[in-house]
Amino acid sequence: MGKVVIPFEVVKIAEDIKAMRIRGAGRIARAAAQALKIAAEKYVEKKDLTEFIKYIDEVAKLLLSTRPTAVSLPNAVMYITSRLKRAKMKTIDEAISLIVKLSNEFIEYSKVATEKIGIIGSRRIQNGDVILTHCNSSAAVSIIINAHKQGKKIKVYATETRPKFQGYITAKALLSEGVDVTLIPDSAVRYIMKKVDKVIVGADTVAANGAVVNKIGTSNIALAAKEARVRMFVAAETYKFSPATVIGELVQIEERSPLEIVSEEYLKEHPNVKVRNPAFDVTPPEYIDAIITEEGLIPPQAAFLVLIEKYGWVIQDYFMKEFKTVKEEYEEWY
Ligand code: RUB
Repeated sequence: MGKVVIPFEVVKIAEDIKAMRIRGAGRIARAAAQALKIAAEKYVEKKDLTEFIKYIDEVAKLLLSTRPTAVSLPNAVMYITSRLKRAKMKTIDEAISLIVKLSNEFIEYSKVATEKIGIIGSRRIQNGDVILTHCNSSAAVSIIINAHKQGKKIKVYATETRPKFQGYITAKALLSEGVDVTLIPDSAVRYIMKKVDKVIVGADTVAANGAVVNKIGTSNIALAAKEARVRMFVAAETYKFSPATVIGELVQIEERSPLEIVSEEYLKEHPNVKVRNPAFDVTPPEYIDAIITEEGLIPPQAAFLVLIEKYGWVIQDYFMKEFKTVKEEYEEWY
């Protein structure tokens, strides 16, 4: 195979995901589906189908290398590439049309799922509720806005979410709908929790045991909520459930640049200082009251059942090739 040339627009999407100009698990997944579609449409060689499949594999690899934690990304890529491989296409044109169709299908599914979560989740919000949310989750924001539109009087505490301040995005989105929002520093969560009725956060990955991986600080919030007997809800579309965790794979927690925490000057002045910047953490299932999916509300302990229903075929493939790790599987696929 000659050198694979990936279109500029696709490389740009990958760079935007990496630099967090496109961020949030749902948006990342839709951007990846969109990138595969652009890659297919921009393929010019049109000679050899095997070469085309290899080209799509390279695009998939590039997308998967951007951020490691949100499983929505590999799930979106797999939604397209695995069906493409199983479809046994005869011509490149057929393969391109299939990718375009699957990409549109995934993007539409994702948007509708977030809307459904908004409706289902809003039923859990009562008039007068004080809600605390962390980071910026479109699924969590959708719930809050739906409840507000139903005329429920609610008050929201949004954490700033250091170091990248996604809380500002949440506050802006809620304010534009007329929701009463108060920004608080992340460190004020336990202090404020006495005044909170419900915590609602999003998810980057839900593991088979119901543990939720979300923005760093989520597990501290869960601890404070449990202590204060405040209910903790997680809003997560089913493509945020990780099939690899069924066979015991661990979710990789992204560590980002120290420069998101301190300046270059500071590092020069203090060459021996060590800085860590983990972007996500894991909240155990015992700290979560319910996960709100587009199919309904489930206890975290039912995550395994969602995975079997939605990803049974992928999981079966893992078991069939039991001597390969899921990582090797992914690498082989992509
Ligand atoms: C975003 C984050 C969000 C989830 C869910 O982290 O942790 O809570 O991705 O978001 P980052 P959504 O800003 O580092 O991407 O509900 O929009 O998918």
